[in-house]
Amino acid sequence: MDEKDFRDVTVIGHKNPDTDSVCCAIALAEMLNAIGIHARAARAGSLNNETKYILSLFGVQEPELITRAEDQNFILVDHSSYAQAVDGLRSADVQGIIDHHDGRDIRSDHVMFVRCEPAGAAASLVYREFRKRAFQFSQKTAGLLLAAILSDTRNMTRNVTEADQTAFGALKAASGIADTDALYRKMKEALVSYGDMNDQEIFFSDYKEYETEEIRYCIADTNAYGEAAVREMAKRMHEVLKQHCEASSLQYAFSLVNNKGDDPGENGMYMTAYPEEAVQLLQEAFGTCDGTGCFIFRNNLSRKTAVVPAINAILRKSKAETV
Ligand SMILES: [Mn+2]
Repeated sequence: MDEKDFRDVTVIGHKNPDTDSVCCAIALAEMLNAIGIHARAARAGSLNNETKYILSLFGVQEPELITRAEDQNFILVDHSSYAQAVDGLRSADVQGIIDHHDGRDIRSDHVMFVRCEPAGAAASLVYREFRKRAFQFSQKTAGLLLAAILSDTRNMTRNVTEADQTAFGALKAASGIADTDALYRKMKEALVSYGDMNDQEIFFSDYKEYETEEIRYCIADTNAYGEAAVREMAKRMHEVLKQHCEASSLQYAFSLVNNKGDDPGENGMYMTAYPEEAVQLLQEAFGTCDGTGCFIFRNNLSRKTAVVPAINAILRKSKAETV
């Protein structure tokens, strides 16, 4: 890129921002400012808990939220399609793109530079821009980019290219973070954490009600990191589930707890039900439970496409048998 062509740019990632898109925006804006281009980092939506954890770990403020792009100058990071971009981008001036995804459809008469290459993380491509200008980045910025690479490559296990390897090694040294496995685990625990919500609030954070054959039931969907945490969460959610089912007009209540961990040797989902008829229903739909009323699944099942259809099939079958 030729810096004299840029002025007052906003560096922004995609909607539903993840750690890669947010950290790339912050780091690149910092570099542009350091070389005399007035730039600010922005975000195109609410931050997830992983990104919030990373920003607070390195003492960095959340970038400003932008929901309309009209009549502004942008450099895009971690996306290159209008579908993922902040609304109104077609009426904005896109001056640069750094991305690692396929399907680029953003064109502009003024695009000064495009760096779209295969890499596990856009942060590895941002790192390369830093290197090209021998830019001395702070320990904090190195940490942000390192976290972005860990996040997008799932701790260097997915889609890792040479660009990621190079950036990872250099950023690890520059950030002074020796134990990247521990950092990755903290990030993932943060991602699925419910902050200071109580069990009731967690239960209702992704809660849906259904009605089939005049049976009304609910399914609460929650997450935890690692099987031990899933087992613990399943117990806690079951307590809320019982109280809620008894206090409401629902006949049945179900709870799903998904394992968002990365260990392929662990089970993917725990499910519980209330009252006993609901447990019987799960027994019929999915087979044996573990003897404590908990159904353990090897993989995550989608509430929408797997669990609800299976429950409804049993309810229809019972109805047909009674008629
Ligand atoms: Mn990315």
